[in-house]
Amino acid sequence: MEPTLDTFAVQDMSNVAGFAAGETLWLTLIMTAGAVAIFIAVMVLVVLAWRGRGGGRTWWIIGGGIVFPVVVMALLFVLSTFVLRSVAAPAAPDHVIEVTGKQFWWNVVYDPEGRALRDANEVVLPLGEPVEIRLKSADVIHSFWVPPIAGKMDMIPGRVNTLTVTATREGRFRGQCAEFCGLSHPLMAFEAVVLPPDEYDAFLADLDREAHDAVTPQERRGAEVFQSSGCVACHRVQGISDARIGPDLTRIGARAALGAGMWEMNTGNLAGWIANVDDMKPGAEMPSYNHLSGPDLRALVAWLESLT
Ligand code: HEC
Ligand SMILES: [Cu+2]
Repeated sequence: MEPTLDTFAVQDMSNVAGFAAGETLWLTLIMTAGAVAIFIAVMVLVVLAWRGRGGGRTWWIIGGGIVFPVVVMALLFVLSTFVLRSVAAPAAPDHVIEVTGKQFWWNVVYDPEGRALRDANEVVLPLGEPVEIRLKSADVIHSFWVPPIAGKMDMIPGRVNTLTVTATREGRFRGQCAEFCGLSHPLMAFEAVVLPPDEYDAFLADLDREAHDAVTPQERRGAEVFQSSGCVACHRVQGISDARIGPDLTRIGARAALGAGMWEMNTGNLAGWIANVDDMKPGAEMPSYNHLSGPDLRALVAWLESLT
């Protein structure tokens, strides 16, 4: 089976949606233009030299070999220092989000020192407001990277690295683990979702409550299967279970992706995930439940989909 998630397969750093990404792109373009101009100039000089023209060699050596590089390097140094400063300045962030990398998914906690609202595999950001992202790892080194929004930053066991980002455009952007962390490293992605500030606040308020109640008889049966099949040993669903080994499932039905940015969230993929996780994501640290009966599996999936 091939991953089907192409709705946000684009992970393009020129599709700028963040302050740091914009500054970096601008610097990259200037440097590239400069490199191209210098390359062309050098080639022209080579041709002139071959043809035996050019005269005044000392001038060329002093001008082209010393003065020109010193001026260019100094300019680039000043430019990049300004860009680095503006990108790094932790402009008193309005929000804090803690993201912990685990093989092969992302644990997300909003306002870790206050309300500590838990979620997973999706990072929601308020438009135009600086957010301090505290990056941690639970096992090996990972790297947090949303190319349209900001540069990458490593997640190192036993350390907290901070990355301050300001999203400048609404939308959904793909993030990816950017440090080899095991065989399923390329399958460790996520979505960054940029919302207007009022919708962001509403999103947080919504996270701050128990999972939706099961309504239909099928959903109620699904909730029972979830508790009797051992899912509760690894997964948290607010109001039902508090395990932290796997991703929080309190709003699993509202996520666009399944399996850390790997699959489109739909009934078939969700059922396939539970019954055959080994096929859906090799290396996932979750057992396959291929022994569940058809009706139990359908009920479980219906209940998970109702958790929005
Ligand atoms: C031994 C611990 C463990 C058990 C038991 C377990 N899971 Fe998981 N589950 C995980 C881990 C770890 C992941 C993340 C895998 C990854 O993406 O690398 C996961 C991922 C998932 C996901 C995808 C989450 C997302 O954000 O995309 C779903 C849905 C899920 N599990 C449902 C279940 C259900 C339903 C059961 C019970 C039938 C169950 N799990 C039992 C550990 C477990
Ligand atoms: Cu990783």
